[in-house]
Amino acid sequence: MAESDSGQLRVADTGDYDVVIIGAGFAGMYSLHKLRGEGNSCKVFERGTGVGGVWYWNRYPGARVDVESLEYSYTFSADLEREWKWTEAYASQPELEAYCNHVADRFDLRRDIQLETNVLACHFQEDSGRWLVTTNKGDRVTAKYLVMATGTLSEPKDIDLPGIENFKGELYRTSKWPRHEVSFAGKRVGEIGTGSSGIQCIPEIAKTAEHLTVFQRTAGFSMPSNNGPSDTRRTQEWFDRRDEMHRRQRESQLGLIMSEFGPNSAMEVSEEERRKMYEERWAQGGIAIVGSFNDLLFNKDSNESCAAFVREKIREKVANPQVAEKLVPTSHPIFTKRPCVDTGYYETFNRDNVELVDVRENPIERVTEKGVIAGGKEYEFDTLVLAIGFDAMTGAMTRIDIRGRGGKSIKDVWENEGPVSFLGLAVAGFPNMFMIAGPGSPSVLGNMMGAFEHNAGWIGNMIRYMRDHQLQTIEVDEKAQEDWTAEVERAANLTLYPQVDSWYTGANVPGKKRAFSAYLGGWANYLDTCDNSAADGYRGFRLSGVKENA
Ligand code: N01
Repeated sequence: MAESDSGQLRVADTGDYDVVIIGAGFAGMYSLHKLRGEGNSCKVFERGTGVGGVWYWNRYPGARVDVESLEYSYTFSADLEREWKWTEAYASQPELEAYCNHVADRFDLRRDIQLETNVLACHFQEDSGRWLVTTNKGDRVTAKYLVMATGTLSEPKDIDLPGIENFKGELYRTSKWPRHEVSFAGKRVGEIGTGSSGIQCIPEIAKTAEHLTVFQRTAGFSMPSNNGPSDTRRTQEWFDRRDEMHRRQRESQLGLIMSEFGPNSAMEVSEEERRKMYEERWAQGGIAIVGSFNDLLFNKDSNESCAAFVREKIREKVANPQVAEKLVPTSHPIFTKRPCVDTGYYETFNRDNVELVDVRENPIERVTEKGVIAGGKEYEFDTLVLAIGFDAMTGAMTRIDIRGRGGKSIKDVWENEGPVSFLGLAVAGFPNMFMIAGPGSPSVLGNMMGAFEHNAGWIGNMIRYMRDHQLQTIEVDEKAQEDWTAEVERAANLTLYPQVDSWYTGANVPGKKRAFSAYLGGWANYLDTCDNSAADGYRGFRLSGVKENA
C-alpha cells in the first residue's frame, strides 16, 4: 500500500503492460489514445495532480500559447475539432488546461493515467526484453515498449542565484506555479528572467503590484500577439477546409500556416516592399513575421533587416528613451533565441510602478533575506518571481534513471555525446524506447501538436508491425544515429541559430554539452524521412525476434 499526495491509500501497481507512457501532457494523452486504440494495454504515469503537462505546471499569470490556438489543437478527431471552440485567438493557460481535461474525459483517458507519480527509473531487462519502470509510489511495472512523453520544456533548470535559500519572502517559479491564488496587491515584487515566461507574466504582475523590479540579463525580441476573441467565421472556414489546412501545415517549413515562409529573400525586394511585408506580418501578430521572407533564419543581412524593424517598433512603444535602449535587443540575430509573443510587454515599462534593472550593467551578486543585491545595491522585495528557464529538450529524461543495454545510462550518453538520437524518436542502446518530439526532431521549432500526433502515430504503426512480424526488439543502428546527428548539425549550420547561446543549444545550463538540439531541415522532409524509414521496414533500426519470456 502507498499513500497518494491527497492522502488516499492505493495498492502499488506491479502489472505488465504493452506500453508504459511517461507524461500526461498533450503528447502523452494522444499517445495513450492512439496506442490503446490499437489494442495495446497502456499505463501512463504523470507527476502532476492533473493532466495537461506544460499547461498544468505553467499556470503563472499571463500564461498563454504563442501559436494561434487554431494551429495548436489536436487534429486527429474531426468531432473534437467541431465541438471545441477557443474563446481567444491565443488561448490562455486556464482554457488550455480545460481543453486537456476535456480531451481526457472525451476519450476516456483517465482510467489508464496514474497521477501524482514520479517515475524514478526505467531499466531495460536484457533477459526478458522488457522495461522495468519504478516510481516514487512503490509501483514496479514492466512494459514491452516505453514511450517518453516527458516534454521538451518541462524540467526547470537549477536555480543559479547564490543565496536564494536565504530569501524570507514569497518565492515563485513560473514553471512550478502553485494552484492557489497568488496576490501581488500592495507588494514589492522582484522578477528575474525576460524569456517567454517572464515577458508574459511581467505585464500581469505590474497591474496589481505596488512596485515591480524586472531584472533583465538579455533583451529579447518580442512581438505583440494582437490577441482577441476568436473569429468564429475564420474558425468555421478553417474547419470546413480542414484537410487542406492540414496539408498546408505539412508542407510548410515549420509545420505552421501562420509562419509559412514567403517566396522571396528579404534582400531581393526593395526597401519599400520589405517594410510593407514586415508591417503586414506585424499586424498579423505573433511569430507570423518569421515567414515574411524565405531567408530570415538563414541570411544575416535579411535577418538584420527584420531585427531593425522590430527594434524600431520597441523604441516606439517605450516612452523613456534610456529604458527603451535597454529593452532593444542587440546581442543576437532575431529568432536565434526563441522569439517571444506578448500582450503589452514593452508598454508595461511606461508604468510608474515598474523599474528595469539591466543585470549586464549591474550583475546580480546574491539573493539576501530581504531581496536581491545587484550592482552593489540591495533591492527589497515581499515576493520574488523566477522565470529563468528550463533544462530543455533532454532534462526531463535525464532526471529519470534510464538504463538501456548493458546498464548504459541516457544521462551519460547525452552528457558525453550531446543530444544524439535517430529522428528524435529513439536512441541507440535503448531498445523499444521511443520519444515524442525528442531531441533531433523539429520539436520546439515545428508544430508541436503535429509532432505529437505524427510521432505517436508512427510508434503505433511500428508496434503493429512488430506484432504482425512477431518481432520482439527494435533498436537504433549506431551508424544511422551517427548519420542523423550529422544531418541535424548540417541543417542547423545552414541557419543563424547555432551561433548564439540559447536553450536550443543547451548553453543556458552550466556544464551541458553544447549542441543544437532540434532538426531544421524542414517539417515535410522530417515527416517523410520518418515515414520512409517505416515503409522500408524501419530502415535505421535493427529488428529482432528474440522470444519474449515475460
Ligand atoms: O525560459 P528562457 P522561459 N540571472 O530560458 C534569464 C516556452 N514557453 O521559461 O537570456 C539572470 O527562455 C535568461 O537570461 P539569458 C518557449 O519555447 C512558451 O521564459 O540566459 N537572468 C532569460 O531571460 C520558451 O522559449 C510559452 O541571458 C537569468 C530567462 O531568464 C521556453 O518555454 C510561454 C538567469 C529565461 O528565459 C522557455 O521560456 C512560456 C540568472 N541566473 C514559455 N538565469 C508560450 O507562450 C536565466 N536568466 C507557449
